[in-house]
Amino acid sequence: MRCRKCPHKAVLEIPRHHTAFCKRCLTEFVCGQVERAVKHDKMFTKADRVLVAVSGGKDSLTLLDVLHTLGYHVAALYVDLGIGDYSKRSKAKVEAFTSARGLVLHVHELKEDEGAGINDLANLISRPACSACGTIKRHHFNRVAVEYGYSVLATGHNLDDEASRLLGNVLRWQTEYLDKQGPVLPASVDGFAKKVKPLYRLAEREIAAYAVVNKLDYIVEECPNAVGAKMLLYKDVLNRLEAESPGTKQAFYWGFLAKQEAEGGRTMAESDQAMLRPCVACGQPTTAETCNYCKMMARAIATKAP
Ligand code: Q46
Ligand code: ZN
Repeated sequence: MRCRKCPHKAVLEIPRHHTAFCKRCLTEFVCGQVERAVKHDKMFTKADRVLVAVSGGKDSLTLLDVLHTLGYHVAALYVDLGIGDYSKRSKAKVEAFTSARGLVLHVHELKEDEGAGINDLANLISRPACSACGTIKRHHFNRVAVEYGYSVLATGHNLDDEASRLLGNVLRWQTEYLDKQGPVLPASVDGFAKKVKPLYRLAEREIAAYAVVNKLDYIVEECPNAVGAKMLLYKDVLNRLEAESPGTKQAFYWGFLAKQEAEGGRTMAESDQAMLRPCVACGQPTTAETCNYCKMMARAIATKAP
């Protein structure tokens, strides 16, 4: 199979675009899709300082690599969840990656600052690890971005992540979450960083191929807590649909975004926005008196107390 743009051998076929690319053209394609998302969705400019949340996996390290290559002003944030060897290995990948590129790396250690790793914390408050993890990561992503003066926080969510999350929300008619499913969540109030997902135009396999051909040293294994997650089932279902009918994933998620834009680009229910106020404990914006993170930590401390 030949590359559709040059005479070289193709390394990846992309049926949804009726094309195939060699190593160099694949890299150009991935960088082009990221640049297009950043510009079309007005995510940020070269004047912004962008904080990229990294896990050590292929998506977040690809995002950091591409934005750095394109000349954006990026730094990284790693939240160490304290999951045994997995966290040690992923942190080492992130440290090596950022130091090889001379990038600033912020690290938040759960064991040091929250007093326990994610699994112990989740047990203490009887919540599934991933739900506690989501609350903790959202809190620290926003906190570090605001504290260190980054105008934007970027995450490595790709087309597969967003389409499977949309499928999950639609299957349960959780319409209250749809407002937050766009690739840009503006900084609606003070103390709230703008959040963006510049990889939303790229499928997971395209990002994996970029990471391999560009020899990015990422952690291949998934977080052990991801095993059995519903999102993996939704991803699998969408992949089967995609294999039968290329373009389904893109049509599903991009179609949703187009409809949302046609309705005036809703990003957060106005009623929610009007109710945001600083949390009495940590000062981060919340719709209640105390934010979910502080409620969770208070419960963990109360449970641990003799
Ligand atoms: S990191 Fe956290 Fe994921 Fe691990 S504990 Fe669950 S939510 S699976 S993105
Ligand atoms: Zn709080």
